[in-house]
Amino acid sequence: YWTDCSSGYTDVLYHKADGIAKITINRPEVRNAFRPQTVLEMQQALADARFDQEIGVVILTGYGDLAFCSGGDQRVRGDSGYQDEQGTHHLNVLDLQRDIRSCPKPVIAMVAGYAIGGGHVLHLICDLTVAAENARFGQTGPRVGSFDGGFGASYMASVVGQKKAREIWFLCRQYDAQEAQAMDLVNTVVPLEELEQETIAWCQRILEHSPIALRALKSAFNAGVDGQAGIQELAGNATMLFYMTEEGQEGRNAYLEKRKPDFRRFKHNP
Ligand code: 2NE
Repeated sequence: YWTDCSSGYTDVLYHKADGIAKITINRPEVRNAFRPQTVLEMQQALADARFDQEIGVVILTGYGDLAFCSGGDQRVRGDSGYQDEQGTHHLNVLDLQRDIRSCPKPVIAMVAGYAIGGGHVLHLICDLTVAAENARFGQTGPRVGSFDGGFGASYMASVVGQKKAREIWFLCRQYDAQEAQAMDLVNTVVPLEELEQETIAWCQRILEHSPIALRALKSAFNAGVDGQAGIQELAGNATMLFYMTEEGQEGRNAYLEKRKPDFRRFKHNP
Protein backbone atom coordinates (compact mmCIF):
# COMPACT_ATOMS: atom_id res chain seq x y z
CA TYR A 1 0.00 0.00 0.00
CA TRP A 2 2.69 2.50 1.05
CA THR A 3 5.47 4.10 -0.99
CA ASP A 4 8.60 4.39 1.15
CA CYS A 5 9.91 7.98 1.21
CA SER A 6 12.23 7.43 4.21
CA SER A 7 15.48 7.99 2.34
CA GLY A 8 17.73 10.43 4.22
CA TYR A 9 15.93 10.03 7.53
CA THR A 10 17.50 8.21 10.48
CA ASP A 11 14.88 8.60 13.24
CA VAL A 12 11.62 8.48 11.31
CA LEU A 13 10.01 6.45 8.59
CA TYR A 14 8.05 8.40 6.01
CA HIS A 15 5.48 6.84 3.71
CA LYS A 16 2.85 8.02 1.25
CA ALA A 17 -0.14 6.38 -0.37
CA ASP A 18 -3.31 7.52 -2.05
CA GLY A 19 -3.47 11.06 -0.58
CA ILE A 20 -2.13 10.02 2.84
CA ALA A 21 1.31 10.73 4.34
CA LYS A 22 2.46 8.67 7.33
CA ILE A 23 5.25 9.82 9.64
CA THR A 24 6.49 7.11 12.01
CA ILE A 25 8.86 7.75 14.90
CA ASN A 26 11.35 4.92 14.55
CA ARG A 27 13.15 4.58 17.89
CA PRO A 28 11.47 1.54 19.43
CA GLU A 29 14.48 0.84 21.70
CA VAL A 30 13.43 3.90 23.76
CA ARG A 31 9.66 3.52 23.27
CA ASN A 32 9.93 6.06 20.43
CA ALA A 33 11.26 8.85 22.63
CA PHE A 34 12.31 11.83 20.53
CA ARG A 35 15.67 13.54 20.43
CA PRO A 36 16.25 16.84 18.56
CA GLN A 37 17.14 14.95 15.35
CA THR A 38 13.83 13.02 15.55
CA VAL A 39 11.87 16.22 15.91
CA LEU A 40 13.78 17.88 13.06
CA GLU A 41 12.98 14.94 10.76
CA MET A 42 9.32 15.00 11.79
CA GLN A 43 9.23 18.69 10.93
CA GLN A 44 10.86 18.01 7.56
CA ALA A 45 8.47 15.16 6.73
CA LEU A 46 5.47 17.23 7.83
CA ALA A 47 6.64 20.13 5.64
CA ASP A 48 6.96 17.73 2.71
CA ALA A 49 3.43 16.44 3.34
CA ARG A 50 2.12 19.98 3.60
CA PHE A 51 3.64 21.09 0.29
CA ASP A 52 2.73 17.90 -1.58
CA GLN A 53 -0.54 18.85 -3.25
CA GLU A 54 -1.51 15.20 -3.65
CA ILE A 55 -1.49 14.73 0.14
CA GLY A 56 -4.69 15.61 1.99
CA VAL A 57 -4.18 14.05 5.41
CA VAL A 58 -1.21 13.10 7.60
CA ILE A 59 -0.86 10.21 10.04
CA LEU A 60 1.57 10.54 12.95
CA THR A 61 2.53 7.31 14.67
CA GLY A 62 5.26 5.34 16.41
CA TYR A 63 7.02 2.19 15.23
CA GLY A 64 5.75 -1.07 16.70
CA ASP A 65 2.93 -1.90 19.05
CA LEU A 66 4.50 -0.82 22.34
CA ALA A 67 4.60 2.95 22.03
CA PHE A 68 3.39 5.92 20.03
CA CYS A 69 5.99 8.10 21.76
CA SER A 70 7.45 8.33 25.28
CA GLY A 71 8.36 12.01 25.06
CA GLY A 72 11.76 13.61 25.18
CA ASP A 73 14.75 11.24 25.26
CA GLN A 74 15.97 11.67 28.83
CA ARG A 75 19.39 10.32 27.89
CA VAL A 76 20.14 13.45 25.86
CA ARG A 77 18.38 15.89 28.14
CA GLY A 78 20.94 18.54 28.98
CA ASP A 79 20.73 21.30 31.54
CA SER A 80 18.63 23.63 29.38
CA GLY A 81 16.91 21.36 26.87
CA TYR A 82 17.53 18.31 24.71
CA GLN A 83 21.03 18.18 23.27
CA ASP A 84 21.41 17.98 19.51
CA GLU A 85 24.37 16.68 17.47
CA GLN A 86 26.07 20.07 17.73
CA GLY A 87 25.75 20.07 21.52
CA THR A 88 23.09 22.78 21.60
CA HIS A 89 20.30 22.36 24.15
CA HIS A 90 16.77 23.21 23.04
CA LEU A 91 13.09 22.23 22.92
CA ASN A 92 12.43 22.01 19.20
CA VAL A 93 9.38 19.81 19.88
CA LEU A 94 7.52 23.04 20.64
CA ASP A 95 8.15 24.14 17.04
CA LEU A 96 6.82 20.78 15.84
CA GLN A 97 3.67 21.26 17.91
CA ARG A 98 3.03 24.57 16.15
CA ASP A 99 3.75 22.97 12.76
CA ILE A 100 1.13 20.29 13.44
CA ARG A 101 -1.46 22.86 14.46
CA SER A 102 -0.77 25.19 11.55
CA CYS A 103 -0.58 22.41 8.94
CA PRO A 104 -3.64 23.13 6.77
CA LYS A 105 -4.34 19.41 6.43
CA PRO A 106 -5.81 17.17 9.14
CA VAL A 107 -3.15 15.37 11.20
CA ILE A 108 -4.26 12.11 12.82
CA ALA A 109 -2.41 10.47 15.71
CA MET A 110 -2.45 6.68 15.37
CA VAL A 111 -1.64 5.41 18.85
CA ALA A 112 -0.63 1.91 19.89
CA GLY A 113 0.93 1.50 23.31
CA TYR A 114 2.27 4.41 25.31
CA ALA A 115 1.67 8.07 24.52
CA ILE A 116 3.51 9.52 27.48
CA GLY A 117 5.00 12.88 28.48
CA GLY A 118 5.91 14.99 25.45
CA GLY A 119 4.60 12.07 23.36
CA HIS A 120 1.23 12.49 24.98
CA VAL A 121 1.23 16.17 24.08
CA LEU A 122 2.03 15.28 20.47
CA HIS A 123 -1.08 13.09 20.15
CA LEU A 124 -3.10 15.76 21.96
CA ILE A 125 -2.04 18.41 19.45
CA CYS A 126 -3.14 16.26 16.50
CA ASP A 127 -6.58 16.95 15.08
CA LEU A 128 -7.84 13.43 15.75
CA THR A 129 -6.59 10.38 17.62
CA VAL A 130 -7.32 6.80 16.66
CA ALA A 131 -6.18 4.56 19.53
CA ALA A 132 -5.59 0.84 19.83
CA GLU A 133 -7.03 -1.02 22.81
CA ASN A 134 -3.52 -1.31 24.28
CA ALA A 135 -2.92 2.46 24.21
CA ARG A 136 -1.94 4.17 27.47
CA PHE A 137 -1.87 7.89 28.02
CA GLY A 138 -0.36 10.20 30.59
CA GLN A 139 2.03 12.96 31.58
CA THR A 140 5.16 12.46 33.67
CA GLY A 141 6.59 15.99 33.79
CA PRO A 142 6.28 16.69 37.53
CA ARG A 143 7.87 13.30 38.19
CA VAL A 144 10.89 13.82 35.93
CA GLY A 145 11.35 17.54 36.45
CA SER A 146 9.58 18.90 33.40
CA PHE A 147 6.30 20.38 32.23
CA ASP A 148 4.63 21.68 29.10
CA GLY A 149 2.77 24.82 30.10
CA GLY A 150 1.88 25.67 26.50
CA PHE A 151 -0.54 23.56 24.47
CA GLY A 152 0.24 20.73 26.87
CA ALA A 153 -1.65 22.56 29.61
CA SER A 154 -4.05 25.03 28.02
CA TYR A 155 -5.10 22.98 25.01
CA MET A 156 -5.39 19.89 27.17
CA ALA A 157 -7.74 21.78 29.48
CA SER A 158 -9.87 22.81 26.51
CA VAL A 159 -10.10 19.14 25.44
CA VAL A 160 -10.69 17.36 28.77
CA GLY A 161 -11.72 20.24 31.05
CA GLN A 162 -9.79 22.09 33.73
CA LYS A 163 -10.23 19.57 36.56
CA LYS A 164 -9.21 16.57 34.49
CA ALA A 165 -6.22 18.39 32.94
CA ARG A 166 -4.96 19.30 36.40
CA GLU A 167 -5.46 15.70 37.53
CA ILE A 168 -3.49 14.39 34.54
CA TRP A 169 -0.55 16.70 35.28
CA PHE A 170 -0.61 16.77 39.07
CA LEU A 171 -1.01 13.00 39.62
CA CYS A 172 1.03 11.72 36.64
CA ARG A 173 -1.23 8.66 36.38
CA GLN A 174 -1.63 6.54 33.28
CA TYR A 175 -5.02 6.14 31.61
CA ASP A 176 -6.06 3.26 29.39
CA ALA A 177 -7.74 3.70 26.02
CA GLN A 178 -11.28 3.45 27.40
CA GLU A 179 -10.57 6.06 30.07
CA ALA A 180 -9.01 8.31 27.43
CA GLN A 181 -12.07 7.98 25.23
CA ALA A 182 -14.36 8.74 28.16
CA MET A 183 -12.56 12.07 28.64
CA ASP A 184 -12.59 12.88 24.90
CA LEU A 185 -8.81 12.56 24.60
CA VAL A 186 -9.23 10.11 21.73
CA ASN A 187 -11.84 9.83 18.98
CA THR A 188 -12.12 6.08 18.76
CA VAL A 189 -10.63 2.89 20.19
CA VAL A 190 -10.13 -0.17 18.01
CA PRO A 191 -8.47 -3.58 18.39
CA LEU A 192 -4.72 -3.33 17.86
CA GLU A 193 -4.79 -5.45 14.71
CA GLU A 194 -7.32 -3.06 13.14
CA LEU A 195 -5.52 0.16 14.08
CA GLU A 196 -3.89 1.05 10.78
CA GLN A 197 -6.79 -0.16 8.66
CA GLU A 198 -9.24 1.92 10.71
CA THR A 199 -6.98 4.99 10.62
CA ILE A 200 -6.70 4.70 6.85
CA ALA A 201 -10.49 4.41 6.64
CA TRP A 202 -10.81 7.68 8.61
CA CYS A 203 -8.27 9.28 6.26
CA GLN A 204 -10.11 8.07 3.17
CA ARG A 205 -13.39 9.45 4.45
CA ILE A 206 -11.74 12.82 5.09
CA LEU A 207 -10.20 12.75 1.60
CA GLU A 208 -13.71 12.59 0.10
CA HIS A 209 -14.38 16.06 1.50
CA SER A 210 -13.59 19.56 0.28
CA PRO A 211 -9.93 20.48 0.96
CA ILE A 212 -10.76 24.16 1.39
CA ALA A 213 -13.63 23.46 3.79
CA LEU A 214 -11.30 21.23 5.84
CA ARG A 215 -8.48 23.77 6.02
CA ALA A 216 -10.88 26.59 6.88
CA LEU A 217 -12.42 24.47 9.63
CA LYS A 218 -9.04 23.49 11.06
CA SER A 219 -7.93 27.12 11.24
CA ALA A 220 -11.31 28.09 12.70
CA PHE A 221 -10.97 25.48 15.45
CA ASN A 222 -7.42 26.74 16.12
CA ALA A 223 -8.31 30.43 16.09
CA GLY A 224 -10.05 30.55 19.44
CA VAL A 225 -7.16 28.86 21.26
CA ASP A 226 -4.15 30.12 19.33
CA GLY A 227 -4.67 33.86 19.74
CA GLN A 228 -3.16 36.14 17.10
CA ALA A 229 -1.38 33.21 15.39
CA GLY A 230 -4.73 31.39 15.09
CA ILE A 231 -6.41 34.46 13.65
CA GLN A 232 -3.52 34.78 11.18
CA GLU A 233 -4.15 31.23 9.94
CA LEU A 234 -7.86 31.83 9.54
CA ALA A 235 -7.20 35.15 7.80
CA GLY A 236 -4.64 33.47 5.54
CA ASN A 237 -7.43 31.25 4.26
CA ALA A 238 -9.57 34.32 3.59
CA THR A 239 -6.70 35.85 1.60
CA MET A 240 -6.18 32.62 -0.34
CA LEU A 241 -9.88 32.50 -1.22
CA PHE A 242 -9.84 36.18 -2.20
CA TYR A 243 -6.88 35.56 -4.50
CA MET A 244 -9.01 32.90 -6.20
CA THR A 245 -11.74 35.44 -7.10
CA GLU A 246 -11.99 37.61 -10.22
CA GLU A 247 -12.16 40.62 -7.91
CA GLY A 248 -8.84 39.77 -6.24
CA GLN A 249 -7.23 39.00 -9.59
CA GLU A 250 -8.40 42.33 -11.03
CA GLY A 251 -6.07 44.15 -8.60
CA ARG A 252 -3.09 42.05 -9.66
CA ASN A 253 -3.91 42.26 -13.36
CA ALA A 254 -4.35 46.02 -13.27
CA TYR A 255 -0.99 46.44 -11.52
CA LEU A 256 0.79 44.23 -14.04
CA GLU A 257 -0.98 45.92 -16.98
CA LYS A 258 -0.14 49.38 -15.56
CA ARG A 259 -3.80 50.50 -15.59
CA LYS A 260 -6.32 51.64 -13.00
CA PRO A 261 -8.18 48.66 -11.48
CA ASP A 262 -11.87 48.39 -12.37
CA PHE A 263 -13.46 47.37 -9.07
CA ARG A 264 -16.73 49.18 -9.91
CA ARG A 265 -18.05 46.09 -11.68
CA PHE A 266 -18.04 44.00 -8.50
CA LYS A 267 -21.12 43.85 -6.28
CA HIS A 268 -21.15 45.02 -2.65
CA ASN A 269 -22.72 41.98 -1.02
CA PRO A 270 -24.88 42.54 2.07
C1 2NE B 1 6.94 4.89 28.30
C2 2NE B 1 7.07 3.98 29.51
C3 2NE B 1 5.82 4.09 30.40
C4 2NE B 1 7.20 2.52 28.97
O1 2NE B 1 7.37 1.63 30.04
P1 2NE B 1 7.87 0.11 29.72
O2 2NE B 1 7.89 -0.59 31.04
O3 2NE B 1 7.07 -0.46 28.61
O4 2NE B 1 9.34 0.23 29.12
P2 2NE B 1 10.70 0.67 29.87
O5 2NE B 1 11.42 -0.53 30.30
O6 2NE B 1 10.44 1.72 30.86
O7 2NE B 1 11.48 1.36 28.64
C5 2NE B 1 12.14 0.59 27.67
C6 2NE B 1 13.45 1.29 27.36
O8 2NE B 1 13.13 2.57 26.81
C7 2NE B 1 13.77 3.57 27.58
C8 2NE B 1 13.89 2.98 28.97
O9 2NE B 1 14.85 3.66 29.72
C9 2NE B 1 14.26 1.55 28.65
O10 2NE B 1 15.61 1.51 28.30
P3 2NE B 1 16.57 0.28 28.76
O11 2NE B 1 16.43 0.17 30.25
O12 2NE B 1 16.00 -0.91 28.04
O13 2NE B 1 17.92 0.67 28.29
N1 2NE B 1 12.96 4.77 27.56
C10 2NE B 1 11.62 4.85 27.63
N2 2NE B 1 11.21 6.11 27.60
C11 2NE B 1 12.33 6.87 27.49
C12 2NE B 1 12.56 8.26 27.42
N3 2NE B 1 11.56 9.17 27.38
N4 2NE B 1 13.84 8.68 27.31
C13 2NE B 1 14.85 7.81 27.29
N5 2NE B 1 14.69 6.46 27.37
C14 2NE B 1 13.44 6.01 27.47
C15 2NE B 1 8.33 4.28 30.35
O14 2NE B 1 9.45 3.91 29.64
C16 2NE B 1 8.44 5.71 30.76
O15 2NE B 1 7.77 6.16 31.67
N6 2NE B 1 9.32 6.45 30.08
C17 2NE B 1 9.69 7.80 30.42
C18 2NE B 1 8.59 8.79 30.04
C19 2NE B 1 9.01 10.21 30.34
O16 2NE B 1 9.15 10.56 31.49
N7 2NE B 1 9.24 11.00 29.30
C20 2NE B 1 9.73 12.37 29.39
C21 2NE B 1 8.64 13.32 29.80
S1 2NE B 1 9.14 15.02 29.74
C22 2NE B 1 8.87 15.40 28.05
O17 2NE B 1 8.68 14.53 27.28
C23 2NE B 1 8.89 16.80 27.61
C24 2NE B 1 8.31 17.82 28.32
O18 2NE B 1 7.73 17.55 29.48
C25 2NE B 1 8.37 19.14 27.89
C26 2NE B 1 8.96 19.42 26.69
C27 2NE B 1 9.51 18.39 25.94
C28 2NE B 1 9.48 17.09 26.38
